[in-house]
Amino acid sequence: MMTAASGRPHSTDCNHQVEMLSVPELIKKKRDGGTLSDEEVKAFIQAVTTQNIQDCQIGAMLMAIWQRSMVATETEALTREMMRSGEVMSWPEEWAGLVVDKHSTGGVGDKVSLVLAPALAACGCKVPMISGRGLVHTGGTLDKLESIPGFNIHQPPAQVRGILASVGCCIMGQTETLVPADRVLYALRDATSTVDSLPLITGSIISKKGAESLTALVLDVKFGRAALYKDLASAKKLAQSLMNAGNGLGMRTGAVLSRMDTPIGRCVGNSLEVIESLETLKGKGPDDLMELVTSLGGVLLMMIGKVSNLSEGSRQISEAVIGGAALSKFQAMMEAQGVANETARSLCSAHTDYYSILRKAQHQMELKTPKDGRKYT
Ligand code: IUR
Repeated sequence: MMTAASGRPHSTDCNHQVEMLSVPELIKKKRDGGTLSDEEVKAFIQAVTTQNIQDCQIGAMLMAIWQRSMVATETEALTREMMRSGEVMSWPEEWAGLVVDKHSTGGVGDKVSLVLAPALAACGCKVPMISGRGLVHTGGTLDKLESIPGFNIHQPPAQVRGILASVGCCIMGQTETLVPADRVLYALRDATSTVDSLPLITGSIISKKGAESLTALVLDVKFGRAALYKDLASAKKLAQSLMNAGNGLGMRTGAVLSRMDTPIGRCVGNSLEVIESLETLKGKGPDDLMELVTSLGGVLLMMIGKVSNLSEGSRQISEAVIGGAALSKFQAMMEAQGVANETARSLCSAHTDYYSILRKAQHQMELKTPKDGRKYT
């Protein structure tokens, strides 16, 4: 039990009489290449969550982890304890086996979530999709959705349950109560140049997905010029680490490795990506986006046992998009998340003047192209 920021904590376990290390001793153990036990990782994360530790001590531990990395059991313990640092969502029993989500390590023009969430809902899944803001040069799903007037990404848990019951998918931001340890660690990782550490990335991503209490999770791990990891070998290592941690939490976790050398689809930018997503949901999407949506969705349908193979899973996702069922789900999700019925209906109708409805960028600059392009009308 951690009792003070730098004092010697005492074990309360009478059978084992394990002497728990103090925070400086924990840092020293990691710094010198030792392997932290489950109890030691737990003590560190509890100290972070209860603020019973100094920022400089957290920073030192982050740097020790960055330099020494972690073995699989440490990463699993880190992920589990981070997940338990806050609220863990719970779902009605009748949804057992149906709750799924996707995580992408970030891509330019990556609007997969906007198409995949409603497509999965149309296939009978429950999708409590917690998304993020833009990070470095990649846009965020929340920023994109907020270009739709009225779309509310802040949804309390009871509301989320209601939306999942009636629609099947809800795309929202992280709440204050979900994985609070990640908020502290992420800010200090940024300040200490320790963001790019495999166990720290794994703990951060998978703890938040674990807190969604998913049956299955699919990871879209990017590699290439515009990705977090440039080469296939390091992307595979990341995918393996994320899968180990996800499966360790009891979520069926699979991964797709995809190239990130050129933007996905033809549009980059918040409202432009909403337009391209709506066009895709109307059956007129670009092939690369459809391929990603159907592959990731197909993997999820296979992992929850709705289909027996990947090609059948991909076919069902494709049918949900091409046949319009996913578009109806997207319209219902917009309405459930605060968009006026008239606006949602208009955005989903066959002939829409998107540009008169969606929010525009505050700062605009004209760039001349020597070649003709295309404009969605
Ligand atoms: N997204 C996260 O949720 N956590 C991370 O550490 C990174 C991206 I990098």
